[in-house]
Amino acid sequence: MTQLTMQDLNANQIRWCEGCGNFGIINGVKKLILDLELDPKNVANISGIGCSSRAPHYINTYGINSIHGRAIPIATGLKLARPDIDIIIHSGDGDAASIGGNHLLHGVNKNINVVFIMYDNGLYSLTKSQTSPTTPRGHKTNTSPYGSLLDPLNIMQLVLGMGGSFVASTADWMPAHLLETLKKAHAHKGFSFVHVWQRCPHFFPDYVEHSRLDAFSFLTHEQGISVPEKYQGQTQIIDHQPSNLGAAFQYAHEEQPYLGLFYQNEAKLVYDEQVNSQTRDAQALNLEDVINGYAI
Ligand SMILES: Cc1ncc(C[n+]2csc(CCOP(=O)(O)OP(=O)(O)O)c2C)c(N)n1
Ligand code: SF4
Ligand SMILES: [Mg+2]
Repeated sequence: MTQLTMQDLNANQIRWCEGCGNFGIINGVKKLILDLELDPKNVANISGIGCSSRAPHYINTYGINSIHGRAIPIATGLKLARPDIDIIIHSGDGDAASIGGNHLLHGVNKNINVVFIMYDNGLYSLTKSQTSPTTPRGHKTNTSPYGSLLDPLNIMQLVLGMGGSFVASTADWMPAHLLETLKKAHAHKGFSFVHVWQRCPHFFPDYVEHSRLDAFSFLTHEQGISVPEKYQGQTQIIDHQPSNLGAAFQYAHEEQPYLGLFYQNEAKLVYDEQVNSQTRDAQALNLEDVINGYAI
């Protein structure tokens, strides 16, 4: 394979608004493919529906822009049939945590070997501003014209609680941190949940404080994700061992948002590996003996 460039990974004309955080996220995905020298023919970007879910159109690999909230079952089918394919799922906060919440639960629980990126812009943007599970209380949208009544769902705690084997958070405006997070997620065998704070300048410009250096704290560790130089000495940085689930919950619970690798459990069983090994064992059996086993 000849050396790929970013240019080679560009696909259709991008229709996101100027300044949208989604650009930074897909650039991170493209860099991941280049740096790890992945063959685009062996990569599938899969999504549901949303602004963020248009990502597969813009990355020159195989891809499916599927049904709202259903990227995980589609990715599961593909992974079972073709375990050699690298799968990256792109899902918005609505796609992942509203309509797709049930699939997220089972994707995390089954620990399918995929990278799952949740683009969190705090609302439904494709449909022009409706309240999502991560919308902050009091924020006005078309479906909550007097302000959202609920505190936002704590997605990090939720995924930790569902038994997530890799749980990390990063931000669209921090390219080095984002890329390192994606590399760790890709290297992890199992369901790698990557939460990304994402700017939506069109519908919710105040959702994330991206200009203040101390707006986010960092969790770091030699087995975790390093802190970009720009933020060192400017904000709170905590040494956190990613195997410490209790501490991960505690950081996810704090009001101050943290970026970094919250939790990693490399020992959790991977569903697609188990299914494939069971299938191989079953194929070795004598079919007639199996059928005769049901004789009454
Ligand atoms: C079954 C179904 N219900 C509702 C919709 C309408 N719809 C399209 S995208 C979307 C929400 C998108 O929000 P999010 O997942 O946060 O992605 P964003 O656009 O913010 O990136 C909704 C409700 C749909 N396409 N299909
Ligand atoms: S509406 Fe928001 S999320 Fe959608 S493309 Fe525009 S800036 Fe991005
Ligand atoms: Mg959204």
